[in-house]
Amino acid sequence: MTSHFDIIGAPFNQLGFVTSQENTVDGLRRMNEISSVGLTDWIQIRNDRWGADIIDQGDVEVSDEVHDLISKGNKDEALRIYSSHLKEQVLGSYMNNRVPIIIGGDHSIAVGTIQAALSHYQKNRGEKIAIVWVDAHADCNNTLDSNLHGKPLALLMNQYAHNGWSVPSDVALKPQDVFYVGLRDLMLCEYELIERLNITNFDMMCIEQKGFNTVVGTLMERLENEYDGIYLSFDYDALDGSLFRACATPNVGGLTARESLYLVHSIASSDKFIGAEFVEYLPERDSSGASKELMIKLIDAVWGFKS
Ligand SMILES: [Mn+2]
Repeated sequence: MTSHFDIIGAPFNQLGFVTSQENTVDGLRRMNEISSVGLTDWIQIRNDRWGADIIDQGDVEVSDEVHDLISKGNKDEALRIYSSHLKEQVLGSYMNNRVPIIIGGDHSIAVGTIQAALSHYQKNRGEKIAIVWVDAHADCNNTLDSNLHGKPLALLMNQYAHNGWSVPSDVALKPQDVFYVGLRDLMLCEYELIERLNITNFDMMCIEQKGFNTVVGTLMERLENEYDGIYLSFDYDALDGSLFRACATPNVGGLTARESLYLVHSIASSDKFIGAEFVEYLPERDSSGASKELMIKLIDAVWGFKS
């Protein structure tokens, strides 16, 4: 198992009606009055005391060109360009045999990160890569009026033909390689797309019926048996919104802190783990600090507690 990690910040925030002006990644990095530890301090502790090799590579900044496109309302093009910058940075980690952990930003950054993973492993090496998408929402809205963070999976799977969007087939995400965990709030078009494409969906109803441990066991068995690599895409709003409200779209009835830590730890402990992203956390909505502590703990579950 590799233990070399890159932290990559992706502060691209176009959350529908909520557009953060703050650097969301720096909110996690910094120690402040609501939290006794920041991600930067915690990385230092893991490196110094546990012999970990974690490097904070800084942020992939939103360029003036991208800002300009957003202000002109050309958001699809803005995302296309930002994603190409982010993809290059993530590919750099893969070239150096390091495991990228990307911190958003909104969930649309997955267009860049997952394209990098598919380019490096699926296209160049012919490997089979699974994407575990942990979220309250399906993020595959394929209608023209969808928000950027509501459609990254539609974009990645070539299910969004508007504005000339298409992905070359060798780096396209195959619907059968997507594994949803925690869904509970779908649009009708998303429900129909999941049915039509037959995407594996461990939604909250399934989790309640079968129990979380059984679902994680089933998920991990399939991933270990059928795939060469596993990438985790974790949206903060997968957590129960009645407790964890530090995002644009809190949604009640979701995962507990313990369940989410167990899930992240289970996936990251696999020898097939190739990277993760943690998205949609909004520091300015985190008045208690509990959300920040959990976010840092979730990220730490990737490199910590190794058996
Ligand atoms: Mn999402």
